[in-house]
Amino acid sequence: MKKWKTTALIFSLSFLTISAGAPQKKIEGPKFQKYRRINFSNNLHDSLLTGLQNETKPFVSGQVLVKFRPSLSRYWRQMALTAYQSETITIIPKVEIYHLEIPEYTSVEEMVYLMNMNPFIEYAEPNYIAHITMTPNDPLFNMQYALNNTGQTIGNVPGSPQGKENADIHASSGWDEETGKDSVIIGFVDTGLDFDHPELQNKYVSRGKDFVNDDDDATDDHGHGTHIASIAAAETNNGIGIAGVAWNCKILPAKAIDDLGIGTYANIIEAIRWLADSGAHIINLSIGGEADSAALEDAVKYAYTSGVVVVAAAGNDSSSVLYPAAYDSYCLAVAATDYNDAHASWSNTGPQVDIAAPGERILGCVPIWYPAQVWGDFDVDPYAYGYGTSSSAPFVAGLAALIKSLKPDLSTRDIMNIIRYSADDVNQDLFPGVDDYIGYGRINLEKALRPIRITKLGK
Ligand SMILES: [Ca+2]
Ligand SMILES: [Ca+2]
Ligand SMILES: [Ca+2]
Ligand SMILES: [Ca+2]
Repeated sequence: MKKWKTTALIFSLSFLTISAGAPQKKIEGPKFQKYRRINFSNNLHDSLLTGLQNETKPFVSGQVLVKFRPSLSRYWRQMALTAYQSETITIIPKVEIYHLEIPEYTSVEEMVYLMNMNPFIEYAEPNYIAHITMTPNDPLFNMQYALNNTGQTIGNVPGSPQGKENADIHASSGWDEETGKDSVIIGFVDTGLDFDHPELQNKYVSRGKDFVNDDDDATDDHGHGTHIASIAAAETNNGIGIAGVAWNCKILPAKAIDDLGIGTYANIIEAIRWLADSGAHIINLSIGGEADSAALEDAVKYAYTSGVVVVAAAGNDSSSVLYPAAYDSYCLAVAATDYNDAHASWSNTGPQVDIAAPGERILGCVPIWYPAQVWGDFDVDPYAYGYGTSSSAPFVAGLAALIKSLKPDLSTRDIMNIIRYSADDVNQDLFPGVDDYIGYGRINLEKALRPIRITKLGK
């Protein structure tokens, strides 16, 4: 039995020297014809390695990580490595993983493939490169201080204000944990959606429902709804435009607000009910009214008890929290912070405020037909800045969708509490703890999605 193992091992190794075009040092030993018949050297790269050649999974060239089967002695492991003409950089203790340097004349892809053919190797894989944070390739990402604030200038015209480093929702580090599942749906009660926008055209579940015009096409004739939906879930890492919070989650629009930005409670109630019954896991309400309404509260309660996380804007007129945001038992009321993590002066206050998210100069999509924005010499059409707790709420809706993606079995209440308790109390100098301005604080994706963080200790 031992002889079989060793000969088989050496044979599968000898093959490498042939296919890789190494100096022809023939290794003797193999007697097993079933191995001999396999011809790996032809079209290997073309046919077999595409899975590895993925630019989203970079790895160190010239290195591989290998784990041998425990039954193989150290002596035979060393023999194998010699045959593969690979040198051990280190053996990682306890896990017994060999970190290897491979010969120059072969590729990581080829070596990994060949080593994985060897029955005495449990696995071989590239030495992949990890990142501290996920930075999407969307070119306007550097203008989205709310996602990643580096202290950049917020805007591209003279006199634009300056941001403050880390006054953001810590999106990049949160995305390390979760970028969203396409099975998770965010519903929007708003003015509709531009279904033709390049950042949204692949993101909607259906054309939704229009309760203003009473049809099955929630096309946006105002612009607000498109902007709001894009903050939560614009197509991300697609090389154009902006990044959304929930990269891969889906959008379902319910139009309850007309082309002038006005909607009746009846239409809003119908829209909430329809979204809850149509598979939405999250409902974003970047809308509000001054009137308390038992019917509106019932609609929000219906969504909540149906298992939907409801997120609503607190309002923008320096007064008390609007409805439906004020329905404390059933939804998260969202206040606005700015690019310095300060409470926006116009953002409504009250004990119902749960959390805050940036709401000043928030870049988002606008419908293609929307009048082009004047941005100095920088063309960002069809994108524009938005202001208000309307813009804050979809950051929270996006976070709720990421939590739902990561842990689909959590209750609505649990998701709401994770969002609350993971927030940063960014005004603790003035108002320590929960307060009427920003509630628990400005949301933090990293803490919400990675509740237990293991920090590597120094020596
Ligand atoms: Ca319509
Ligand atoms: Ca994009
Ligand atoms: Ca509340
Ligand atoms: Ca506080």
